[in-house]
Amino acid sequence: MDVYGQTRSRLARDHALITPDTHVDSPLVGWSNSTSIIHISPEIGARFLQYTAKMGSGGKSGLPGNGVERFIYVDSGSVGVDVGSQSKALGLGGFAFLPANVEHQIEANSNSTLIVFEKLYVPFDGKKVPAPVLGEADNVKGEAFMGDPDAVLQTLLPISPEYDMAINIFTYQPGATLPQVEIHVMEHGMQMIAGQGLYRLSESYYPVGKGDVIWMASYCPQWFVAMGKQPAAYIYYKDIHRDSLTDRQELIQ
Ligand code: UGY
Ligand code: MN
Repeated sequence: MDVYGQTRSRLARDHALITPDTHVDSPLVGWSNSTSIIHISPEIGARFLQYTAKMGSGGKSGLPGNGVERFIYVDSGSVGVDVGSQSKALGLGGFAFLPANVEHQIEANSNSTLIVFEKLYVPFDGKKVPAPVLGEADNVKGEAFMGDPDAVLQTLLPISPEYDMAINIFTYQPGATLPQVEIHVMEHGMQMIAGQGLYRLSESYYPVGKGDVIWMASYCPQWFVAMGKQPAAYIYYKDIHRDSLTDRQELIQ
C-alpha cells in the first residue's frame, strides 16, 4: 500500500512498466474460483493479452474465445492440465501451450498463480496447425545468447512456422547485459520471475524486479542489465513467423 500516491509503474506510447502495487483484480469470465489481473491488452495498444490468473484450490479454467491460443506458465502452486489425449501435472516452472480451438482444462491442485499469454492465432499458409506443448522450464536446455554464457536463453516452444508466438526465458548473471540495444518489429510482453536489474525502454531506464510486468510495442528500443547478487530472469512473449502485409490484414486500413 502506498499512501503518498507514488509508484514505479509507468505508461508510455511504446512501452509500459506495471508493478505489483498498482494491480487491480478483474473477473475471469468462464473460470471458476479464479480472478485475473490483466496487465497487457489491446486497450494499451498491444496485439495480445498478458494476465495473471489467480486460481483458488479446485478452480477450473474456461476456454478462450474462438481462434485464440493460450500459453500458461506456473508462477506458484500446481495445476493439472488436460488437452486432447494428454494430461500433465505442472508445478512451479511448468508450462503449457494450448492451441486455438482445441478444448483444454486447467484445474488448480492448490492456490496457484499462472502467467498467461493469449493471442488470436494467425493461420499458417502451409495448413499445418501447432500441436499442444506441455513441459517444464527446468528440462529445457538453455543456449548462451550471442555467445555470452552469462546470458542464457531457453526457448520453450518449437521454432517452427506453424507456431506464431515464441515464449522464452532469459536468465542473466549479475552484471550480464542484453548485448545490444534491440529495436525490432516484434512486440514483447514479459514478467520478471527472479532477481532484479535495470531495463531501458525507449529513452527511459527503469529499476525492475520479480513480479514486474513490461510491455514493449513494436520498435520500442530495449536493453537490460542484471543487478544485485542473484541471477535475474524474465519470461517473455514475442510474435514470430508472420508477415504484416500478408498475414495481418487487420493492420491495413
Ligand atoms: O527475443 C528478443 O527479442 C529478446 N532478446 N528481447 C529482449 O530480451 N528484450
Ligand atoms: Mn527483444
